[in-house]
Amino acid sequence: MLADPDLSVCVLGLGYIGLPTAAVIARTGARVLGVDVSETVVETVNSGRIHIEEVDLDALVSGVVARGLLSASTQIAPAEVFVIAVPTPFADDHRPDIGYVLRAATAIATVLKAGDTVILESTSPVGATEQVRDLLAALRPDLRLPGLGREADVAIAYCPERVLPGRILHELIANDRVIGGLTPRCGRKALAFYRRFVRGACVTTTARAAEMTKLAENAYRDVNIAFANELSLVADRLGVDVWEVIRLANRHPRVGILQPGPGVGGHCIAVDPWFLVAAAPDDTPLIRAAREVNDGKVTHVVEQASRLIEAYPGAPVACLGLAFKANIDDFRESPALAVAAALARRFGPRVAVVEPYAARLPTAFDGTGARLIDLDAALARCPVMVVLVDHDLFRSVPAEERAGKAVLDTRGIWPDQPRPQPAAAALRLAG
Ligand code: SAJ
Repeated sequence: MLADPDLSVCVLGLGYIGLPTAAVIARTGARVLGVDVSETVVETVNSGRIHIEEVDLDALVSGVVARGLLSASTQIAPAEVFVIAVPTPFADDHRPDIGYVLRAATAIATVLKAGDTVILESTSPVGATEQVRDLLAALRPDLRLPGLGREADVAIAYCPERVLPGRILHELIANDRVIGGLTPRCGRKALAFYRRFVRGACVTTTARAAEMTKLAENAYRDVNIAFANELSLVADRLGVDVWEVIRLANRHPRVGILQPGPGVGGHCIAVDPWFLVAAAPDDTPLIRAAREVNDGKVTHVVEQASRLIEAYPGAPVACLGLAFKANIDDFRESPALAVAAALARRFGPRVAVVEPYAARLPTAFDGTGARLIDLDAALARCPVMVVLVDHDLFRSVPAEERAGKAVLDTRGIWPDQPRPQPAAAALRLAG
């Protein structure tokens, strides 16, 4: 790997992607400034601590902060490389909102100089990198920007992050990267930067192809999860165990069905496919349907769980998990949270929530009377359980400890659990 200790890098956005990226770059010996709008995040990082849960990130951040390689600020400063890692949410009509990206570019414009490189990593609609360039061109008419038919003073590229929460530090280094330069020269400059810390292959292309590649990856996963979720609806109707069907089907050499669940969450797979739909609404019936199937699974699970809960009048109910997936503390767009909150609104104080990654219940539970309890208390007190997240902690509960419980297992973590027979069990409870 190249080691230019004098390289200065500014990472805008210190969230789930920006902070690990900043720390990994700092570990190469570069001086990294992380910029975030949150004073709390800035103070936390400057004290060598982290505000998110990610395997091994705490030790890495405290190390690079102690060595003076990583610091944080709410104010941007001059650097040679700028990495934009801010959120790109969608608006109410599912159209992408790149406001944060453009605000980051506006800040960069105040310190940009000839020779610098600007890299956009945020998942973005196709054309966003050109919009960043056009904004910089408008704000800095003294600089020649790339792709406008003349030699450029700065390089601009799009390089999507592709890391999986829970494996971020490993995947930041091991995964292949797609680097889309606004011009081939921009691509080469960005490539030299990623070569500092990426061991996977770095493939260069155009910015537009790189932008669409990222959206295609997440839409691909969404469509495949939707297939699994749709199968689970069919299996429920037919009284068949969907997990067994998938296990058996996946023994076919050319079949690899994903896992059904309570829906699809997180700030990527549940969001990004809409960017493709927004770009070509008439050409994306499949991608849109997948989104609708996955969102619809939440409603289906709420109804399924409600039927089970109603079959055990008065019995305490434990909802296991709020995170959007296993072993992380990220609750963004979480179907588990949506299901548990809907059940809490419907069944009030009968509902308890177990979430090892939460210190208190999110505001969605305010006024419902639902409480946060630990797993042991739930096992001791709740005859009805709704498994919403496949945290290792929940998986580890042996069959004896859940014997006799009525369980709706939306993640298939307890295959040996007998399926609930609500009518018979209600009689038992009543007797
Ligand atoms: N899920 C299922 N069944 C499955 C797999 C996932 O229901 O078989 C659910 C999860 O429980 C979760 C959601 O899908 O609610 C998304 O989880 P995930 O693990 O599939 O993906 P993310 O959102 O954590 O990360 C994805 C990754 N993209 C792909 O795998 C194509 C990651 O590589 C991206 O970097 C990330 O999106 C991103 O930031 O875009």
